[in-house]
Amino acid sequence: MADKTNELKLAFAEALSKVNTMEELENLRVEYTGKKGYITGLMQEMKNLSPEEKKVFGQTVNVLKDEVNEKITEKREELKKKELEAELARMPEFDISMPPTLKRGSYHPITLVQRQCEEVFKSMGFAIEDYSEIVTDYECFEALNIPKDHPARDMQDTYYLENGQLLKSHTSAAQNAIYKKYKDALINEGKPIKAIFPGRCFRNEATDACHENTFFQMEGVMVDKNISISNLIFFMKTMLSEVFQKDIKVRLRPGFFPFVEPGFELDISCLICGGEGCPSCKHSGWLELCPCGMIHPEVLKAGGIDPEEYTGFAFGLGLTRLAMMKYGIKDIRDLNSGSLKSLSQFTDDK
Ligand code: FA5
Repeated sequence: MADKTNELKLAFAEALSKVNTMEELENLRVEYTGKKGYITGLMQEMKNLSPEEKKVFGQTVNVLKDEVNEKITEKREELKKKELEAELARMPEFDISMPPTLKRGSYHPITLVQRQCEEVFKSMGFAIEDYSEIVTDYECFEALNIPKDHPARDMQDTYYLENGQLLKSHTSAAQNAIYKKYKDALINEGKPIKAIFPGRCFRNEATDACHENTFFQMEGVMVDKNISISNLIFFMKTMLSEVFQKDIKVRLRPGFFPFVEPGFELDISCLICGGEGCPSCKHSGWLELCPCGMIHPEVLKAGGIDPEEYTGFAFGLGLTRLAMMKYGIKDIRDLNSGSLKSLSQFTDDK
């Protein structure tokens, strides 16, 4: 029996020396120490021995078992180390000259203010929609009650593409698609349409401290039975007090937009100069922030909604100007400057 133990020990050592992978090692472990393994087999053979022989042989087999387990553990560590070394060899070299405290990235102030607005409207049951930057003439104008050659088209100097499409000059361009998307749920299930859709807009404009040729707006619409101007004012006020976390002076004055009737201009007292007048507000003390109004019956009709039965409001919040006011940025052009030094200071470093 002692010879058998020795033979097994030698055979194990030889087999172990040929193991190169974790899988091979596991197979070897099962072959020797598993339930049907050689060592367990030796134990079973003990039943034919005398009690004295059993004692001696039992101890020898236990020593062998311990040795085998120990060697397997050592081999496992060795293989793990080799795997790690191979993995490191495959990785690109580290640049050890890199500073250990690289600054983390930050969100653009417009992204921050957009997310705040989205949270506020989400909490009031509004869906958040995304819409393309290239739209059709129908979406941007005709569906909004602005037919071809209508003078209202001059209010926005639009970039046209060669194929007749255009760069969205306002987020209102998504209104028609939103009405069409949600109208069935409104008509058949009585679910009001409540959606906001932030987006980048483009206009061929001379730039100054409060005008950019590329800026962000956030459109919002609500359509249901019996929606009135009071609903519109409630949502506007809630949004502004949540975003600014303080009382903000606003004024509502009549405004003309062919897609609303009546229409309003909602201005905010300039937070850069405290209403005294400065270049950021064109020295008026007020900044045009969020035109709005009751959706024109023709616009509802174009969206497949019966204006006799449903009414709604729409607003077009100037997100870029909101970011200026919220973060005290005096010149709108800084927001498109790409200057990390100035734009990275607004992300909370949590
Ligand atoms: C519109 O674009 C309408 N579509 C808004 C609207 C929607 C009215 C729904 C009624 C109902 P306006 O051109 O005024 O309106 O632009 C809306 C807001 O976008 C402005 O108050 C301003 O805050 C912002 N804005 C407009 N042009 C610029 C610009 N060149 N640079 C920065 N912000 C701008």
